[in-house]
Amino acid sequence: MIHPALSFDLFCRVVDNFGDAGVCWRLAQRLAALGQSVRLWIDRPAVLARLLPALDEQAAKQTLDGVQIRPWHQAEHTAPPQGGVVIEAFACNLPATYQAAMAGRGCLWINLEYLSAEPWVEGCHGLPSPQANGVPKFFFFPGFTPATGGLLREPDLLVRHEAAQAQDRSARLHALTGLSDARFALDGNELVILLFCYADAPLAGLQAALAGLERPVRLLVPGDRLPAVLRDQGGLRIVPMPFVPQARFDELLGCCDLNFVRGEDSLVRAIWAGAPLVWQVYRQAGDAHLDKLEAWLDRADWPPLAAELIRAWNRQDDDAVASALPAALQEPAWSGWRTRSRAWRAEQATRPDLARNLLDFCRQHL
Ligand code: TRH
Repeated sequence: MIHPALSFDLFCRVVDNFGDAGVCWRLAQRLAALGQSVRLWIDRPAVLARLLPALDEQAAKQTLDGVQIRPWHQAEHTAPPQGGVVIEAFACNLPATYQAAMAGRGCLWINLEYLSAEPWVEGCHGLPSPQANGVPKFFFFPGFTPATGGLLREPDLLVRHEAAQAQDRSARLHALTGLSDARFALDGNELVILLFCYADAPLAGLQAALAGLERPVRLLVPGDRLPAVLRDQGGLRIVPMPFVPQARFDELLGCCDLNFVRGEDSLVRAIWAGAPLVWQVYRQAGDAHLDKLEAWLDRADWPPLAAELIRAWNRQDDDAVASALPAALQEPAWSGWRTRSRAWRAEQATRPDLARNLLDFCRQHL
C-alpha cells in the first residue's frame, strides 16, 4: 500500500552533552530516508554542528540529508503542519505559541522518551496523554523488546559493518582519523579499545588494568582533552584522536575490539557494532541511573565477568575495574562476551527500527 508522505516537526532541546542532538538528528535523517518531510527545530545548533560539520550553525534555514534544520526560536512564529506529526523529544516543552496553534490543525503529538530497558517501559509505550488543547498526544518509548518502539538503525548498517571488517584495520583507522599510519601500525594480537566516557569514570583503574595486560593495547580516546591519568605504560599505547563526525562514528566503533560508550546514542551504535561494550549510564538524581543499568544488564544477559566489569565501571570503583577488566578479557570469558555481543545484535536486528515503528504508529493514529 502506498502512503502519502507525512510532515514531521521534530523539536530538540540540548540538555547537555551530545545525546539529545545526536538521537534527534539520527531520527530526523531516518524519517527523511523513509520519504517523509522533516523539519528539525534545535535550540543549540552549535552542538549539532560538532556531530555534523556540514551544518552552518548561523543559518536561518538549511537542508542536509533531506532534513530542514531550523533554529528553535523560529518555531515561535511558525504554523504546525496541517495534519502533521509534532515530536517533542525528551519532554523538551514546545514553544507556547506553536503549541497553542496545534489545536484544530489535525496534528498528532508524540512525546519521544529516553531509552531504557526497565520493564515498566513496555506498559507505557504508546499510551495516550490527554491534553487540555484536545490534541492527541502519545508516549513513544525506544527499547529493546518488541513491546517498545525499538532502536534506531539504518537498513544497511549491519552490511556496512560486515564489509568494513574485510578491510585492513590500520588503514581504516588512518582514513577515519587522519592520523599517521604509524600510530595504527598494529601487530596482529593487539587489542584496540575505544574510550568514550564521562569525566567521573574510574580511569585510574582502567589505566592499571590495561598497562598490566600481557597483550598490547591501543586505546583510542576521541575528544578535545586527554584525561591526565592516561599515559603510555607497559604494552598500553594511548592514541588521542579528533572527535569524528557522527556519520563516521559507526566506522570507529567497528574498528575496535571493545567499546567503552556512554549515554544513549553511542550505546545503541555500539550494540550494532556487535563487539563487546562497556556502557557508562548517564547519571540521574537519586541514583535512578543504577536501576536503569541493572535493567539493561538483565536484558543484555552478559556473561558474569563482563557484567561485573560494567557494574564496577558505573560505581566509579578503580580497584574493582583494575581486577574485573583483565578477568573479562581472559579466555574463555572474552570469547563468551564476544559471542553474546554478536547474538544480542542479531536478536535486536530482527525487529523493525524505531523510525519505522514510529512512522507506522503515526499512520495508525492520525
Ligand atoms: O553525549 P552523551 O553523554 O549524551 C547524553 C545521553 O544521551 C543522555 O541519555 C542524555 O540524557 C544526556 O546526553 C543529556 O552520549 P550519547 O548519547 O552517546 O551521545 C554522543 C553522541 O556523540 C553520539 O551521537 C555519538 C557522537 N560521537 C561522534 O559523532 N563522534 C565521536 O567521535 C564520538 C566519541 C561521539
